[in-house]
Amino acid sequence: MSDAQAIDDGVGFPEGFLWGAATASYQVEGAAGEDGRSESIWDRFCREPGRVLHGDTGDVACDHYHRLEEDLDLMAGLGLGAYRFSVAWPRVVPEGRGRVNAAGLDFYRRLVSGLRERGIVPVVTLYHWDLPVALDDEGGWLSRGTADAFGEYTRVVAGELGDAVGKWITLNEPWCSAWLGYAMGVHAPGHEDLGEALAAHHHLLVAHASAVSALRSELGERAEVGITLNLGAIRPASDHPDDVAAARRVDGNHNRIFLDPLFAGRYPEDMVELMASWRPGLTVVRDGDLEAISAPLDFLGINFYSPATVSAPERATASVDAGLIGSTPEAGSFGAAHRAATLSRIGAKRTAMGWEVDPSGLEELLVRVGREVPVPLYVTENGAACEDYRDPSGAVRDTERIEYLDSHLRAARRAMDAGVDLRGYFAWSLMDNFEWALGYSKRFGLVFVDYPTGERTLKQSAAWYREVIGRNGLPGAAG
Ligand code: GCO
Repeated sequence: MSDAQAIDDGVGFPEGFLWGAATASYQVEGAAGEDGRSESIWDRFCREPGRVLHGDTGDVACDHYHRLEEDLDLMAGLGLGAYRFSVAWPRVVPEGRGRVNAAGLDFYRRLVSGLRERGIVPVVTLYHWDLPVALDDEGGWLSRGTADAFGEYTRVVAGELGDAVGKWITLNEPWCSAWLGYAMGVHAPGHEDLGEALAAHHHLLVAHASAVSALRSELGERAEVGITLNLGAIRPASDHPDDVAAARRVDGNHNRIFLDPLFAGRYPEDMVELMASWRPGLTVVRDGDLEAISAPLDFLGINFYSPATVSAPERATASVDAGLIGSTPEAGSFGAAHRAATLSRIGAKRTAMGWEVDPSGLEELLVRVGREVPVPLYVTENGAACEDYRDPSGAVRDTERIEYLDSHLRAARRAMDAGVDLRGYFAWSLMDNFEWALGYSKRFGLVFVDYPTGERTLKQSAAWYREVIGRNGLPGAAG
């Protein structure tokens, strides 16, 4: 095939499309006890026996804190247009509120200026799950005070980094903070109580509102502000009305209880009704909250990995003929509370997380959200965990990851052709890192990290991504 043909078969992106990669503080920084950083709920959670696979912790992680210059050069080498990272609240305001730790802020000042020097736009997430323990001791996200403290902390970061930051993301995946952290117990702080998850959910949105207001008052029109949600492409297992209704409830929990308050200033009535049955009389919503939560944003970030297929619980085991497998949710579980079962496609291609690979889910989600929200979209995370290893020549040939990224970028491009205002894409992740409750067992990086030594090796996907960025589009054939 000639070069010209290869380019013809490729997929171009509009000029100015932002190509990035993402990480999060606790997953990469390490230096957990250094320069005045206090503990976060994840430091504490990791120390509770049985919470994290192999007892792994973020104490050292990728040692990004000490390898900052090397990592900045690595990003420049990839040609990244933007880098999405998060600020560790316990580094900057160790007690959660009040005293500011200059040494902690200094790390982010160096990071942001190092990015600018290399022509990379810093995209800051203010909260990627590492809540200072001092605030958890006062109730964490169950306490409205945490939302106020988040506003104060945001003001500190904005005051310090304001001019250099390109985009601000208030929260990363508040669904995980509230529902994995307080209902399912698999993320810090590890509680299992639906009523608590509801309270946490609302307080996280109040925190988002406090941060938006702090950024606007601190930085005015200069600040580009958004939030990142892990919205779901939720599909009913069949067109049976019970499956459709179950999928609607799961859509309510993953999507509408965020999109409606943020963009329409109300909670969806069917969800209010369902959730009120879990904890009658719970009152955390105050007058004025929804107005503040729906303050205008400049963009919405979407994290997408895999779509979900849902049935009514009693139909979970009846779907095998349709190529689906599932089981009835256990009494008292999150699925049971939503009267829904999550099904899986028999024989589907999967990543090392066990997640189904189906890029049409991304297209579907972008088209739906693009219609519903009045702001530009960014894919702030997308990627795959693979069984990566360095072969005897030292290379990491992660062709599955390349296929995953390529097919999802094609799906994103199709959504743009259908009219979606998608402005950029961030691969998750720049480098292998601490994958929460799964510790270091799952590798998502474009860059391989050898944990015992900290050594970085560009995977084949990194070279592929560099080429994509360079040509502002995808080559004709994956790889
Ligand atoms: C999340 C987070 C990331 C994860 C990634 C892979 O979605 O859970 O934003 O921190 O590491 O999504 O699971």
